[in-house]
Amino acid sequence: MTKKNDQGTIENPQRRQFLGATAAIGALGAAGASGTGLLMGSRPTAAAQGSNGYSVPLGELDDYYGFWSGGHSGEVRILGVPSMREIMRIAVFNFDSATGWGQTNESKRVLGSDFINGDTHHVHLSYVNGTYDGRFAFTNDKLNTRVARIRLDVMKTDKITHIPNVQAIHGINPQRWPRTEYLLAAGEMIAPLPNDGRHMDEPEHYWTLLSSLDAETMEIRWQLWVDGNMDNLVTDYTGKYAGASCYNSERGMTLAEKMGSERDWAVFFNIPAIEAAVAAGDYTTIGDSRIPVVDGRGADKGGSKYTLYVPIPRSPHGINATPDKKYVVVSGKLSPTVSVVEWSKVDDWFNGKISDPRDTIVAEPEVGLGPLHTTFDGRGDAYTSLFLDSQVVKWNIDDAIRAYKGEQVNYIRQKLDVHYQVGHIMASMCETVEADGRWLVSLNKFSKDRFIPAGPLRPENDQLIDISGAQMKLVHDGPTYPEPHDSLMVRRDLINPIAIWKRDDPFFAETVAMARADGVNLEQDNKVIRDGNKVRVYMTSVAPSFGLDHFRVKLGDEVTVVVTNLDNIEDLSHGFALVNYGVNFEISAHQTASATFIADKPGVYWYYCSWFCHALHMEMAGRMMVEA
Ligand code: CUK
Ligand code: CUA
Repeated sequence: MTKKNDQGTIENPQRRQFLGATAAIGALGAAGASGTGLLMGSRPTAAAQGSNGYSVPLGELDDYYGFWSGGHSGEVRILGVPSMREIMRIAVFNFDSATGWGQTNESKRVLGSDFINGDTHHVHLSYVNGTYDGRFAFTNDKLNTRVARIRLDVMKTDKITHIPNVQAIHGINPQRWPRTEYLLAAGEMIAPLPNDGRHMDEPEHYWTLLSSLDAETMEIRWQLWVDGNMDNLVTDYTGKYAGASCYNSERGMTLAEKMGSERDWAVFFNIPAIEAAVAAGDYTTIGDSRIPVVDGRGADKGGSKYTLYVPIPRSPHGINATPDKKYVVVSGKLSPTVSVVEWSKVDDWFNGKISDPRDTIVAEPEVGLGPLHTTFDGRGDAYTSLFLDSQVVKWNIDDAIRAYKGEQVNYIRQKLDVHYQVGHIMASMCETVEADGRWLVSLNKFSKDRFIPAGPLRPENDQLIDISGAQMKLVHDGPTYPEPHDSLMVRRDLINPIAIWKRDDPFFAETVAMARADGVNLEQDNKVIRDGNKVRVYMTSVAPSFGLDHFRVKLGDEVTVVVTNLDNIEDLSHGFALVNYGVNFEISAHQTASATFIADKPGVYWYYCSWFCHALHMEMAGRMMVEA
């Protein structure tokens, strides 16, 4: 229901200016392409404001890959920006009925067997020299305390690591400079350490830890014991420092206890010092875990060799590094301020050149109510989401620094209404040195009246904002299924996925090795191998047929069906779906995939192709015969 003007931008889709939702729909429906001036309360759009052109013409491609976390769906999604079209869903921690993630042997090797759900909040990509290298995406699982890695060449999850000794991994951030060798992961909720039932009623035993993983192996290298909890996490552009926000410096157990202090903190980590301690054996271990744990507590003294605790008002949430590599912005949440910390002053503190942790702060602008996250356009302006005000505020970093020094300057540039209650915001390429200031996405927690109602559960509203001009312009409403917390917009040229699987891909190498041990050549053989009560059924798929039109097993056999797609054509996926056995999985071009199940029901069961692949797709089927 939005209308574009000649400049390709949307004219004033801000529903707040209408008297009521019904009137708004009526007015929009009646307005012609140039008739938006008739709308109640709308203003003409200045042609100079924003020049991006919001629509992507039919048949043309988006400029950016958007990587959206899927929240408690447990997945990661790919959207095209600026069209905001959802292009793909990548199953990560969740069971996915379409692709068989969580059912195939190949995915179970990644997923393990503990959980079929998760809660992804943050997606970050691997770096080289402060921008993306196109290799990996990483995401967290707050629900089951894990981190995952996604291969960007095939857009599949390839590693999942459970983090011991902590609960609820929330913030994650990869090393940005010179390249991603480590991934940091923040444990959010404090819990008894060790958590063996002994200290449940003794809050003084509750702690959390920062974890560092090797980005190549996804194994944990060390953990760091900190005061308070940790919320969001950021790395700097030297590879030396990182920081986390803390909303519970009180280490409280109840809401009232957690909100006791006027200030909490941002804690900064000296990575080389921590790694030197690990190398020197200056650490402990916890319970059965053999991971080195370095003690980074000491908030009462401002920090330690490894940590710096900078007091920040109040229960801060987002923590984001500026693309000019100089600053990190901590958003105050319960305080109307954001605090700007200069990385070089963090370095000064660790080197003893300054002693008061607050001296690392160079600005503390007042931006509005409920500041949650801050993002950047690469031109010196910052944008902070205001949850309570339901606004995005644009402010200037240099002017905020001058104001902090006492100059009379107005650092606020603009406040834009969003709909409604915004959490994360992200500008295109903003988490890199190549921030380009074209688009900003506002991930709003409530959509309220923006979409046709679909029951008590409403979608969220991801709004696209053009930030290329002097003024922010809202151009698109995008409903999303709960709950994208965070997103990244990555220039298209930096991501280069393949179209057809390579036959030697490690993703199914174990299955290929199993076939080889059975004397089976997956590229041509269709064979049933019996090994006691284990039966391995190898077949090919070429549209419109499977290599086997039937196979026989015995009741009680453990059956492994291995399908290899020999079709050479891009975009030609098959599926193997076995009726009344709950088996279904994807086999894309040149992929091998397998699933194992017990043949526990006698009789004939049809298997069919579940991906519409050919005019004779319906005929692409066969029978499993289970002898009683
Ligand atoms: S968090 Cu959800 S709005 Cu988990 Cu990064 Cu801030
Ligand atoms: Cu193969 Cu449908």
